Amino acid sequence: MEATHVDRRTVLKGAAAATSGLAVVQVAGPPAAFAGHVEHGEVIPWSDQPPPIPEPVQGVFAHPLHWESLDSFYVPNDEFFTVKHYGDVHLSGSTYRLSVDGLVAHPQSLSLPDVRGLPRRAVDFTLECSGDNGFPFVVGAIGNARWGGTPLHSLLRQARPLADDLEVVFWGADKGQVTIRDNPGVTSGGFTGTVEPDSTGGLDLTITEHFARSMSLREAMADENLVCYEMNGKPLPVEHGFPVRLIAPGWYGVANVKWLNRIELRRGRYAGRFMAREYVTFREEKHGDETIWTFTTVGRFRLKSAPAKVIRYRDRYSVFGAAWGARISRVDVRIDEGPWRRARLQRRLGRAGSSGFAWRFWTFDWGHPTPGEHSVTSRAFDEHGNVQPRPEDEIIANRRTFWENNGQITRHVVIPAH
Ligand SMILES: Nc1nc2c(c(=O)[nH]1)N[C@H]1C(S)=C(S)[C@@H](COP(=O)(O)O)O[C@H]1N2
Ligand SMILES: [Mo]
Repeated sequence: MEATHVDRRTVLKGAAAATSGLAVVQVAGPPAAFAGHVEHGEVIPWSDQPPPIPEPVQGVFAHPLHWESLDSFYVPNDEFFTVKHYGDVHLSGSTYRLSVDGLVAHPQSLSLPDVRGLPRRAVDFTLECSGDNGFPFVVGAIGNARWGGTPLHSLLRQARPLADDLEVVFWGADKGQVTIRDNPGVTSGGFTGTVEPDSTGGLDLTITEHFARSMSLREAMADENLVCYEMNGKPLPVEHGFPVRLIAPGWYGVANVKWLNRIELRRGRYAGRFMAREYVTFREEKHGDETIWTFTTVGRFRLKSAPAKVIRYRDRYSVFGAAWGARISRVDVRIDEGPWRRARLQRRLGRAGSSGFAWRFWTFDWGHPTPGEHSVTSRAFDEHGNVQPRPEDEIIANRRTFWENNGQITRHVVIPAH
């Protein structure tokens, strides 16, 4: 078996070592004693806990990452957040087929053993829902896992696409009833849906739609994309897409289609619910004197970081956090309205070559904060010098939908009196 797990201790030692490097100068005693800071230190919970997930949303979004509990590079499968728009799908591994069809010379139909028999590959990838931090109750729609499967590009090559400029649609087995409102173009009759006039004189179309997402053939051919059947060394759990899902490292969660049973090549952009009606960011943009509205589909993930927890060891405090969405080159932390100061990046964990796709942990030596409430903000930099935007920066502030909020996150904590 491949060494799939970095155990918790290993990760924590890494974090502790990073902290001790900063701290030896100021702390008496051997660095080993201070290394207990992260591992044995006491977590001070954030005072700004997210509100409970409202009942109607609970069926869609569950098991958020509890940031204060984060203590391993890989989030265990049974603690990994889930997003499911049409509920769980229970597919049988023995009757499962994956087809690759549409504009291809050699359509494919593979069983689960067929898929598992193809060359195996793994990638460490931090999956984040583009709705993470979009609403106060959506906090922790993120997790990191080692995903195992077979490269998508070899499957696509086997099917021999008929052209280079095609679109690849990834179909999930899950489906549900949806109503598309105010659709003046819809014609009635002769199909499975229903059409009803609504109160404003528009036409509401009610149909059964499958979960589906697309990308260009060129994007689909990227080396890292996986037709995935393993999560952290175990078969994909039902709620994460058993038996097979797409893993598209570098894309927001929504692109990673679960219960994948059909890969279709077609011409032109696919504009289904999760491409064109939802998971669309609306913005108000300045164009000369005019304000115009723009609409872009959620795609690749964005540079982001979050303070995970504040830890006290003896009388010293530190902040532990994560950064992702790009190859991370630096993380800064700001306490209250103070100056930005550098956090210490932990060494890259996980598989070499996946490092741009997986989160990177960091620690910040806070020292001896004064008792009372403080705010903790982090900002990440990528290797091109881009910085995670502030909430008031245009790209965050001009959003009129909740998707793609990669703005800097500020958490609050109350430091107890000594
Ligand atoms: N078939 C299918 N795939 C899906 C979804 C879904 O509802 N159905 N949800 C998507 C969204 S929005 C996210 S954020 C991720 C979440 O993956 P996870 O549940 O394994 O964490 O799955 C994506 N893939
Ligand atoms: Mo999502």
